[in-house]
Amino acid sequence: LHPGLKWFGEAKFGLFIHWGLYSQLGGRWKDSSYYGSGEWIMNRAKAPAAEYAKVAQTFNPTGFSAEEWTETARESGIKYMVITAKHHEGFSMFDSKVTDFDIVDASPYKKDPMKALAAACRDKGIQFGFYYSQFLDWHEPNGGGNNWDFKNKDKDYQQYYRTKSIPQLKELLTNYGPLGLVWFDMPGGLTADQTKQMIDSLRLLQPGCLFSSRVGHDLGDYRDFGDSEVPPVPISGAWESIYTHNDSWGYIRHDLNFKSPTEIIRLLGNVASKGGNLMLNVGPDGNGKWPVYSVEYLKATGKWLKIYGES
Ligand code: JFZ
Repeated sequence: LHPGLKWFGEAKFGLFIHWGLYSQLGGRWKDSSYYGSGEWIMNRAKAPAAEYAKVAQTFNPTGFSAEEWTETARESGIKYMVITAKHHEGFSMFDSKVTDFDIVDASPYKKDPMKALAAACRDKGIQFGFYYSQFLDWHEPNGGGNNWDFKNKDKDYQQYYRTKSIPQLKELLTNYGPLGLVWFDMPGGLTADQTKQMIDSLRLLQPGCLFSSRVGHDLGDYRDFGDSEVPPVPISGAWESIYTHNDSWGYIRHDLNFKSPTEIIRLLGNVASKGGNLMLNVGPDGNGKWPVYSVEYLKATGKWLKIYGES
């Protein structure tokens, strides 16, 4: 049995955080507004990679506080936190030596917020993990998904894995202390053998770290259900359902459709009764602040859990 399954099996409640350049856009690109999946805005607008990259120059989340985020999470009864180190847009929210398209080198913020967050989680006994888009990368000529700037037929996916994806995963598994998990997303461009090789090389760095099922080819350590899905019957083994607090993973400033504390508690009960964890997503804005409703409703959920939840 994987050693990480012990904490994962007892966790019940996790927090997903989608945070990147798309948070700065908040669902608007040029003259258009977008609703739902704010983190896909570059793709939906077919924004040229070079132009989209300029958003970094205005990204300065001085309102970010690792202490505040983790304190809210703790009060909310959250046991693990998973944040986007790099989403499909290709921007690294951590200090990376592999590229200059990262928060330290390309933004006026110039600091690595993941360092502070990893440390604050550790202080509060919250398991910390990274989401990493290992295949889709719309910034890179050889990354998956951007066929509007870089034709798919010309791509060398292996080159992208070799020079960005795998080296960055190694950075994440080396520079942030013990991770609870790595949340891979949307596999592609690798055979089963190549995936296995990649995973084996990463496992050496942190044998205790769990890998999510979307690493591909059935090589993950636990099962993720599709977005916003709870199985109808109890399921054995380690698994997780993922939901977002409103209608988007990444921040959309005109989306106020937040689930109430009652809805969150029902969802938690439904998932827990079937043996899984609920990982609920919040989308902080470009200043590093959570939507006020997310803070309020999550804390209310925590109050209820304190009184009625077990442990
Ligand atoms: C992926 C991302 O594309 C999306 O932006 C977000 O990060 C989400 C959490 O994950 O989207 C998916 C991936 C897989 C499924 C659904 C949405 N699926 O298997 O049902």
